[in-house]
Amino acid sequence: MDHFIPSRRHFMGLLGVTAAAAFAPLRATDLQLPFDNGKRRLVEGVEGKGQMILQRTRAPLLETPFEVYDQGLITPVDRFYVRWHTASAPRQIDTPAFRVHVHGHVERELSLTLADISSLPAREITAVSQCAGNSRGFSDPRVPGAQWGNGAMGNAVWRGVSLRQVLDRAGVKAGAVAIRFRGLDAMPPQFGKSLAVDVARNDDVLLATHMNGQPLPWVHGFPLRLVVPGWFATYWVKTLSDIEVLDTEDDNYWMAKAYRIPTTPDGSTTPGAPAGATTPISTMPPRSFVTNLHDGDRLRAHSTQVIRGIAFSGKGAIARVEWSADGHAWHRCQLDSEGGKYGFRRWHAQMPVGAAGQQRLLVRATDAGGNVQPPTAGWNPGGFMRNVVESLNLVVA
Ligand SMILES: Nc1nc2c(c(=O)[nH]1)N[C@H]1C(S)=C(S)[C@@H](COP(=O)(O)O)O[C@H]1N2
Ligand SMILES: [Mo]
Repeated sequence: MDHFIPSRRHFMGLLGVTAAAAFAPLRATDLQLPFDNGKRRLVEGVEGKGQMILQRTRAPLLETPFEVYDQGLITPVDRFYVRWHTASAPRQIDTPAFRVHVHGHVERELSLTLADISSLPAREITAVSQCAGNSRGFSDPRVPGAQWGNGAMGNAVWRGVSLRQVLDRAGVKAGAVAIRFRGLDAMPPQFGKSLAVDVARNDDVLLATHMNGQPLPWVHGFPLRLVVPGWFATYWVKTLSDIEVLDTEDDNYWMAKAYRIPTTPDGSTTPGAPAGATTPISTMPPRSFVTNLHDGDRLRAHSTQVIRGIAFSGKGAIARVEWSADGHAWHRCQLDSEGGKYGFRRWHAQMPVGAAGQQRLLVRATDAGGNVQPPTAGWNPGGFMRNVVESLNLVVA
C-alpha cells in the first residue's frame, strides 16, 4: 500500500499534543441543550476552533453553536462541526508521499499524488454536510450515540475535482457494483463507506482539497475528502486514500451493520417493534430552522417581527418555506436567491405578533421533489435522519 503510516512514536507524540490541546481549552462556559442530560461545555480553542459545543474530546466531536447559522450563509471553518469515529487518523500527513490508490474492478490501477489530483480541472460546490445523527439528542425515547443538538451540520464551499475524472482514468469495468472509500483511520473496524457506481459517477461528487477557500484542516480530512452533495456526511470520507471498485455489494461493517435505517418510506419505526429490514442511509430529507428567534423569546404585542432562517434538502432544491402559528394556515416566506441546490437556502418573513400570551411559530420546507417536512418526528433505533417541522414557543408581552 502507498499509505503514509506514521511511526508509533510519532503517533503517540501527536496524541500527546491532542490531549494537551483538548484539556486546556482557552475558555469554557456551560450551556444547556434543550433535552435531558443536555448540559454541555462551550469551549474555545479546541482543535483550532472558535467557540464550539464540546461533545467529546477524543475522538473529537464538536458541535456548532446554533447562533452561527444566523450569522451567514456559509459556516466558517473554525465553527464547523467535527465528527470522527476514532482518534486514529494521522494529524500530520507527509504530503509528497501521500497517495490515493484506485484499484479493484478497474482496467488500470492508479496511485495518484496530490499533484496528480490538482492537475485535473477543479470546481467548487456549495453543499451542506450533515451528520446522519444530527439532532439525535431529541430522539424520544432516547437512543445511544452522540447526543447532538441541531448543530451537527454546516454549509461550506468545497473545492476539488470530480471523482468521475479519476474513475474514468482507471476505467471502471463492466459488472462493477459499488465503490468503496477508505480514509487513513487505523483503528478497526477501519472506517469505509461505499456508493453505488451511478451515484459515485455524478459529476458533483468531489475529491475535495479545500473548504471555504482554505486547504482542509486535519479535523476535516486533510489532504483529501470525499464530498457527496445531498448525501449524509457519513459518506464524506476524510483523509481519503483508498478507492476500491467492487463487483459485489460492500459487506464492510460501516455499510452492512452501521448507518442503516428501517426500510420504510420515512426510515422510521415504532419504538420497541421487532427489528425489521434495514437499508443504508442515503440522501437528506428537507429541514428548516428559524435562526433569529429561540424558544422562550419575548415579543412585543401587536408588532411585526422579522423571522429568518435556513432550509436545505438533499433530495432536490428548496422550492418553498412556510411559517405558521397553528400548523393549519401556512404563509410563504421569501427565499434568498443565493445558495445553490445543495447549500443552505436563507429565507425570511414578516410575522404579525398577536395579543399578550403565548404564540407558536412553526416552519416547514418543501423541496423540488415535493418532499415536505412531517408534522411529527419519526423514530429509529440509530437516532438517524431526525426530521420534523420545528416549532418555537414565544412569549408575547
Ligand atoms: N476517515 C473518516 N472519515 C469520516 C468519518 C470518520 O470517522 N473517518 N466520519 C464521517 C462522519 S459520520 C461524519 S458526520 C463526517 C463529519 O465530517 P466533519 O468532521 O468534517 O464535519 O465525516 C465522515 N467522514
Ligand atoms: Mo456522522
